[in-house]
Amino acid sequence: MEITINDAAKKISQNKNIAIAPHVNPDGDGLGSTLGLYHALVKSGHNVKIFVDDDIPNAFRFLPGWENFIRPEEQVDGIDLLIVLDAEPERIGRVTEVIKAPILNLDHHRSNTKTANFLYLAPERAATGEIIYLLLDNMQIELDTNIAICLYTAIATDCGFFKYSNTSSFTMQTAAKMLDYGVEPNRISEALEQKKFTDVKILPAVIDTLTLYNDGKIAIISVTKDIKENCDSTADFVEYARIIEGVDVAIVVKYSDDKVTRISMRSKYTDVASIAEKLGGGGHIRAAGCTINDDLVNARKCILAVVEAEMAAK
Ligand SMILES: [Mn+2]
Repeated sequence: MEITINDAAKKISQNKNIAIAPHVNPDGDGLGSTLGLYHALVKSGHNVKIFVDDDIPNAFRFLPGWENFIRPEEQVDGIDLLIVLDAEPERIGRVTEVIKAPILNLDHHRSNTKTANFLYLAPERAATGEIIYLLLDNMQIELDTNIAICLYTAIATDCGFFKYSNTSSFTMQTAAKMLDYGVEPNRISEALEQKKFTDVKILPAVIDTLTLYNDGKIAIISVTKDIKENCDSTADFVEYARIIEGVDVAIVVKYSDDKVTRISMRSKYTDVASIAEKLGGGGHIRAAGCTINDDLVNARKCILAVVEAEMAAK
């Protein structure tokens, strides 16, 4: 059932033993909002465990407290409340199998499946980090440098460092407040921008797959098995498609295994969330993704056909 942020704050205050988990394939918002809430709840006397059913990308290992994340293999008893952040409970992997507690879900994805026991959903927020800021304000928990670093990272990464259309006045004002608690934006950008040597050297192979379709309105990049195995992070490849003049929808088609291909999309005009939803995925209007159970070549044809059809219908 959907609740207010007030109710969410009360639910948390009433429970001593809390687990928090972001989605698998964790990003800056998932990890930053989980850690920001973790530091705040520990400070206010809760027993808190943080779970993630995935590896933490190296890029985010500057976040204070990241080493406290545990895998769902670890048996933890006596949790009163499981807080799921930045996605619906179906997307936190095996954590829901291990933690049998009522679920409080805080999210900003309009594709949220609304299956949690208690849900605060705010699609107008650029990041779950903004929701955590509002929650802590409501709970009257004073911020500190650690919390601020985590929330700033959550907010800044989800709005492309204040470049995407989801950037609101509230987004910037909240980020600005984090600076008052000691956040150095240059340090966070430097940590996130740095790349492995291999990830820069692989770029010619990545760019070689870049092709335009539909009068240059669609750009697709393939991350083949070979590319994937020879680089550390594929997260920024979509940018090379997105920044091309005239491109509306930028797509990265990424090898997962021989019959599973992951798709991520960015757009300037087309609603890519509804395209992703048609294929069983989700996301935001300007940034969304899905998985296609086929090999990379077929998945690339499939997503192109679906996006072309969607653009033709408009
Ligand atoms: Mn998010």
